[in-house]
Amino acid sequence: MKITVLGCGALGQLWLAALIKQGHEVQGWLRVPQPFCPVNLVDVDGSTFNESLTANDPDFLANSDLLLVTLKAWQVSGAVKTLAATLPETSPVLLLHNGMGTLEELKTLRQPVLLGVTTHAAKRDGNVIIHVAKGTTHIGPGNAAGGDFSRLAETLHAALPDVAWHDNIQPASWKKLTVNCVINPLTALYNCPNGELKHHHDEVVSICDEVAQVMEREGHHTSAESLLYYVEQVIDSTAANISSMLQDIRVQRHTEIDYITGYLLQRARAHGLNLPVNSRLYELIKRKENEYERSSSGLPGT
Ligand code: KPL
Repeated sequence: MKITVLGCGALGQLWLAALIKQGHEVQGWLRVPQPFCPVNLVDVDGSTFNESLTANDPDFLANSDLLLVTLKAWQVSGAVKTLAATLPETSPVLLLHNGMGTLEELKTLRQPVLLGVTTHAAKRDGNVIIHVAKGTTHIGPGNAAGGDFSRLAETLHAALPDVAWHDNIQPASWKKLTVNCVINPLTALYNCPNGELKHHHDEVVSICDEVAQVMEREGHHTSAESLLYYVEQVIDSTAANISSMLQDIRVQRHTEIDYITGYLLQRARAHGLNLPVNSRLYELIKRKENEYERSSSGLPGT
């Protein structure tokens, strides 16, 4: 296949290396255009991949069979809308990011949109990307447009296993949203690795409880207990991780809070639900983010 990977951060480079090794033709697409995209990866088994790949070639994009998007949630809709003018109408756009809500922002897109959630862990260490832990990528249809893409899961599985196709991706997306609603804001506030959240059990329970209320109103069969069980497993298995939100806060980057807790609160409002614990967390993270964004824009603080 001919594949353009939009976003060449840790996850983007992981996919670029995996796809090229599997014999696919790939290019990277950087938001700040560059002719080449360096891919420097150390895989879980210690093997390395170092290559400079084609980047930002519009002719390649015009012939791509897939646009794989690994940007942060808040970067997605603007960048995808720009590239969609060149991408063939029948080529799917696969979104792989934390949080939800980008599908609504892309509802006028001509191309079929697929949603994905992944548990692969990769992190940047200087100029090198380290594939920290293998995981599973769940993908499924995001909008109604165009055909059956279940075969795509097999192609992607051959490159970077495991990949599973779901005719209904919503339950997997909500489970991941729950994990991110708990781990990301709490670790950002307590400035701690994921594993430390074992000491904030009551807050973890309350967040799961509120997410379960929204999921039930959205028509998903779930319970606060099953969400809590899953979240606690992720806290354990990623105990040493620094969550992406804490990383963003530490380097004063815009966070994905609007697409994580913000999305949850938006759905809660639509159902007339009040979520005090998540609302407070949302406000606290926005306050932190505003502090540094205001000072970098030169605006006076409040
Ligand atoms: O997705 C993550 C993130 O950090 O964004 C988790 C699963 C919480 C792992 O750190």
